[in-house]
Amino acid sequence: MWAWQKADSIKTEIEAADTIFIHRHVRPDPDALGSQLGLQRILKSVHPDKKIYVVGGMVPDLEFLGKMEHVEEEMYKDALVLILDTANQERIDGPYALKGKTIIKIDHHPDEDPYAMTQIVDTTVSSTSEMIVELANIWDYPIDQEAAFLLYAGIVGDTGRFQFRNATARTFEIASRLIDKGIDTNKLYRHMYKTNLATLQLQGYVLQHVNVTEEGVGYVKIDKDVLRTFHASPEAASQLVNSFSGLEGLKCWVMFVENKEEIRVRIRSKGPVINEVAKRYRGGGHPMASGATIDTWEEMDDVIAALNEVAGEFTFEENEES
Ligand SMILES: [Mn+2]
Repeated sequence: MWAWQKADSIKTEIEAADTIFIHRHVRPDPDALGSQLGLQRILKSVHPDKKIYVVGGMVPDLEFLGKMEHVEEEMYKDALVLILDTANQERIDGPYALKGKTIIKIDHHPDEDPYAMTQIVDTTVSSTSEMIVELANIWDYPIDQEAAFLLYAGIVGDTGRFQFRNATARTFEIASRLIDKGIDTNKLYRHMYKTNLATLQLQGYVLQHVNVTEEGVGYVKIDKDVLRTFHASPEAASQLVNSFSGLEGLKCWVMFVENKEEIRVRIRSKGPVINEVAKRYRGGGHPMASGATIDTWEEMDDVIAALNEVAGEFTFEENEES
């Protein structure tokens, strides 16, 4: 079944609705916010008469992308709800998202929870922001400079500045067209890749405390004491997961960050498939980038052992190294 076959019926739903809510996942990243705010901008310019709201919590570092709106449950009656970049119900930000009359999911994560009535899920696309550009093209809705800035931010975020293997030829084509709108990439990178002193010093700690197993699994443990020492939030710490990815011999790596009563686990890989491991520990995600949650530090050893197993079975192709 062609993943995009619902594109036209989604356009019909949009054109029929008076009120549209756009949601995305909790603890938003640039792709979640870029696709959400970018789509709002596109829809508002084509349909200035419709009420179009963006909903969810904000993270201070990404406030430069835009603002969320306050909504009430009654407003969802008869409304169309578009949920972006969110694989499963539990990850949807905003309590009333599923109260709408019509629920539509647009996402590039593996479809573990088909919670919507209509959906486009395509795991071959780099980001939900890239999907929004494709949809705007299909719908023949123009993308102005502001929308282009937001969608470009999402693509940059999810491709790690076009480094990850999800950045396809199509991704570059789309990025090129967004750049062509005259967006201020200097401004974007200045905001997206700024670091405060506390985070920089925490990064120093992370780099000093990387452990690597014989199988090529890197790991760092960040407990509450470390967070307190560096005045860092668990979110800020989790974002440092890629700070040691360049380490020679590394196949996959993981960061354990204590948060309230649980320990968040962020796993990344250059080859071994790690989302099956994440699934065993209350998590999931992409084959090369996943998250999970454990309750005790004893479980940390189990996660590392499981990653050792997948890393041990994996070898890099010779020609991939050259
Ligand atoms: Mn995404």
